[in-house]
Amino acid sequence: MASPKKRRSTTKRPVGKRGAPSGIGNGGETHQTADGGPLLTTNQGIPISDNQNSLRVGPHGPVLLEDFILREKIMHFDHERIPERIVHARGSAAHGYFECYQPLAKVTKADFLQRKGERTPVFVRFSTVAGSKGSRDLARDVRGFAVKFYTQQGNFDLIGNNIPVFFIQDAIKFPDLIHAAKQDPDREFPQAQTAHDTFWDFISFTPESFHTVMWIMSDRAIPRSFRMMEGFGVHTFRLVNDKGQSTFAKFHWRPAIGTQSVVWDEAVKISGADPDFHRRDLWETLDGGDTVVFELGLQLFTEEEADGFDFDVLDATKLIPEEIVPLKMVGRMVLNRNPDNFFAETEQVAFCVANVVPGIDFSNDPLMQGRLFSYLDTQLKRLGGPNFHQISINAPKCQFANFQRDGHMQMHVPAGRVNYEPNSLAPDMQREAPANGFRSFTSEEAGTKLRIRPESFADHYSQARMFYQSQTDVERNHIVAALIFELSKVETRAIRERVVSHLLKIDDDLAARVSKGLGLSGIRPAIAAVEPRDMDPSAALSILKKAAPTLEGRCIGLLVSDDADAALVNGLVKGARAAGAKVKIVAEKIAGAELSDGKVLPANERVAGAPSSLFDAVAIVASDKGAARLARMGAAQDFVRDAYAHLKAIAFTDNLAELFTKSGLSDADMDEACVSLTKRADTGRFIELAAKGKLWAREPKVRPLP
Ligand code: HDE
Repeated sequence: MASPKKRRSTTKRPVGKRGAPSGIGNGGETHQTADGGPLLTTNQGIPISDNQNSLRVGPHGPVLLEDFILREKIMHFDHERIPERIVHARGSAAHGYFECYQPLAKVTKADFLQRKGERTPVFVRFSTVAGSKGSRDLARDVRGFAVKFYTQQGNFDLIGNNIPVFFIQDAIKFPDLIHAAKQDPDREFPQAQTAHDTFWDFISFTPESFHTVMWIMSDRAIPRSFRMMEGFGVHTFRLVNDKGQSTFAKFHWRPAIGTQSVVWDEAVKISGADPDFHRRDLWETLDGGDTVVFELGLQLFTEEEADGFDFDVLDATKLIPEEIVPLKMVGRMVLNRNPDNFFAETEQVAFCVANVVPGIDFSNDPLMQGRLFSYLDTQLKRLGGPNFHQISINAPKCQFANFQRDGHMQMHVPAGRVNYEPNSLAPDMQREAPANGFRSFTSEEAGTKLRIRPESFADHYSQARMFYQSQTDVERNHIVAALIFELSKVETRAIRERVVSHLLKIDDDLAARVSKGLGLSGIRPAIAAVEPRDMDPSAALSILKKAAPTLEGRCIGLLVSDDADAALVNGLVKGARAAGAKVKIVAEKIAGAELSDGKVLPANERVAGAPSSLFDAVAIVASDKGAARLARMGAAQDFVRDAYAHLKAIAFTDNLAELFTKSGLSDADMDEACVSLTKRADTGRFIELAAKGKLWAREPKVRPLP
């Protein structure tokens, strides 16, 4: 017998304002359900009467090929995926605007930088590099930071990373770098990590990578949030003014709420607890009505100044210390809206280094030159043809018109017989604009045709050393620990040794500590093309030297038991929110906790599903009975143990001694960031301590220094 048909009404199905296909509702009364709601149709607009059962011969008979509704639906489903990006496959995006602080006409004629306060719409995609689309957010990796500015003179794409330098100097090495970093081809693992032989094998033969290697071994590669990382255009760009004069520029994004990272153990645990930690964080921030703000800074310098630097500004493995060329803040970017549809926008967005507007131009950086080819090329494969610029997320928001025609998925219907230029038959159609159209900067270029790397690119270690020596002791410890971790996953001893031979050129102490951690000795330094020199340390390269206390945009986890003191809980929530933090309530049951005043405080999470690694600081408020229950719960013990190990501020009611003991913590472990909530003022003290961030002084107690 045929199963009874479950008739689901389509009338109550919410159809989002932007989500509704444009044809819906246009067909008059016959194109509505009986009570006037939008109708489910095929892609040809044929009304569908039954979306639950395919067409068959009798209740047990074969399904008919004739069933065009079934065939269309399955066919479309079969083709839902497009190739994921070869790098930066996993990403998250947001809409917003860029606001110019002051006219920049002196250095650039870029239209969107001419008027104070002018807003230009943007779409930003943050990403990891090595992992597949379904990998985890907290992988140790570079983060992509790609911004599409929809200016009135066309789209400008600033496709940067959260690290200001890159692994290689010449685009021809990129496929090898990426092959080595991604999963091994014979086994398709490890996923989203560099801790394997092939990556370090390649790196050990690529001394130019070592500056960027220092950055990815640092906490920069495990950011706390997309909202809390810096962004860099990496290459030297040219800005060009209306007199045709050029100024070199490096682009920097600075997060308004500060740069912050997690510690490695935290990253590992977040990966298990919430692989979408960064995506969720961005999405929830915008969904909750908050904004994400980054300032845009420029390092501006002339060609003559560039000639005076000790490094080549066309070499993407080098940065320009801010102490030499300070940042000029020129505007801010405000992200304020989540995409409506992940596939249509985040997945289909096509960034391209070649998308520049009049007033912005390229430099001869050989890495940048290779990228000029790669991005357009990859979109043809990924998005299936030359008309991907017509997909709404990619289309310019200004008028655009030319005589390019046809091709896969042409969505425009250009009228008339003229599809060429020059012409006399269509005098009103689009024409070139010699005065304000894009003109490449007129640089003098001459030379012999060669495959060669300039000598000025040959110093591979000085800036790696500068980076390492610019870090605080805590940050240096993390770099050492990360190198030991990664290289301990490398099975081939000779690779480990070769890597250490490069570290010996960077910093003796670094090399000695890593060698010790790997049990290696007697390694000889690599032979350097150019001997490294000491540069002045740059405080701007350290996250911790720049960190200012704040709870803005952070999240406090409040673990609450039934019958917990309502006044205390409410005071903590109020104090945290007043300091700009979000609060997530973690309870024994997802229904929430019934507090001492008899009111139920709804929970965001259940304790077994919300480890403390998901929060910036934690507070635990329990009744006596609740405290006894928590003490017996493994998840609650881990909550405390990890909060302590991840150097977080912890506030707690004084009935939780048993839980702390079971978590392995004694009175002797209680330090300044452990706050017993005995008097009213303790809440304020906890909030202040939480704003200071991690208690680094605790670290040697929980992790032996590498
Ligand atoms: Fe990319 N890169 N890249 N890259 N890159 C891509 O383009 C490439 C480089 C960066 O959110 C691909 O559309 C080459 C540096 C970001 O959609 C591809 C070289 C920097 C994104 C590509 C580099 C980046 C990409 C893959 C060496 C920082 C994600 C999919 C010459 C300045 C954009 C795609 C998004 C994506 C090529 C090096 C940043 C294959 C050949 C340096 C943020 O075209």
